[in-house]
Amino acid sequence: DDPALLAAFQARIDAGEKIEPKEWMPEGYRKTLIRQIGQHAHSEIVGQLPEGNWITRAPTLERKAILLAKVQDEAGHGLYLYCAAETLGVSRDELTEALLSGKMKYSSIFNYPTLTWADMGAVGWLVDGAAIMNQVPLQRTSFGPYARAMVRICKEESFHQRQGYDIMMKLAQGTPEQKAMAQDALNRFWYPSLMMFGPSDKDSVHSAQSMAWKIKMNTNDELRQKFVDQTVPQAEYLGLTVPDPAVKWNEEKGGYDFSEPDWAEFFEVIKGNGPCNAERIEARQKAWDDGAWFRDGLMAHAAKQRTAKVA
Ligand code: FAQ
Repeated sequence: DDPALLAAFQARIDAGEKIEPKEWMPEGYRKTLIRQIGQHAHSEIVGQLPEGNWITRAPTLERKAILLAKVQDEAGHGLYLYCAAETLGVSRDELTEALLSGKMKYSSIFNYPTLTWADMGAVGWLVDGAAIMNQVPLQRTSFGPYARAMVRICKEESFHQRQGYDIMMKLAQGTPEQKAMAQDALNRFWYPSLMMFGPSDKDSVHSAQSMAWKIKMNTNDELRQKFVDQTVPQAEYLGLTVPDPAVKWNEEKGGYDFSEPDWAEFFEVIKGNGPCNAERIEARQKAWDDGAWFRDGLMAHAAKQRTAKVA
């Protein structure tokens, strides 16, 4: 890239201007955005699976209607984000193929199983809680379509987080068995939720450049700390215990001390070796294969329209 163009581009970013799809941008900026927005979209789509698992088994009609609405929102977020990625010159088919071949990732969190109804509470409370912590600052990200997508998505995520906390509250105030179920879900989802923010800053390969371009607004560790600070008092309010004996308020730093997740486990999960990776990709592959007739139908119809116009 021409150094003068690069400098002018960086000056726009530094001045807080939004970059729009048809404007000049460095190839690296475009590639980083396609990677991040694409992976974000894949996460929303794959993220429907652990909760979809419980729609038919929700304990009441009301809970079922709420969960169904939440999962539908996730589908909407995914499609919305694929559209934002498409403005950068990549097609949805290409993104899907990259997901299915393992070239592109999706959030590590969705490779853990949802074993009990309490997991619906933990996912809403912790997973959506972590997602919001990451996505609220992204409303100010430098790429216009991504920033605008985040505004609507964050509104819906905050409803998702509250519905999860409400499930946890009901269980925590329920029978001893229900409270134990809520505690078990917190035990299993705590560290995987901390992993959602990505590796520690010293191992985060993309952070420095992404922050200079305002594609990311905070480092992984900054957001993880904010998440812990927000979540520990919420666990206390529920009467549940965060499964980390090192969690302790640190007056000096004005935040909680806590233990790092097992990073070896994290790297295994993102390499494809988590508990549910194979199952998740199989489900997406099946959906892709089952939809082939429909995509073919649309193409055939479009071709027919084109010939009709020429004639
Ligand atoms: N999982 O250099 P960094 C949701 C990869 S919310 C898998 O730090 P970066 C809502 C990373 O891609 C979840 N892979 O990377 C919902 C890179 O590999 P690559 C989605 C991860 O990009 C709730 C490598 O490690 N949210 O779905 C993870 O600067 C409930 C090095 O890492 C977003 O995507 C991980 N946790 O920072 C739905 C938010 N962490 O690409 C349903 C937007 C790192 O070179 C139910 N994304 N990696 O092959 C971001 O903010 C960033 O991309 C980070 C990672 C923070 C995720």
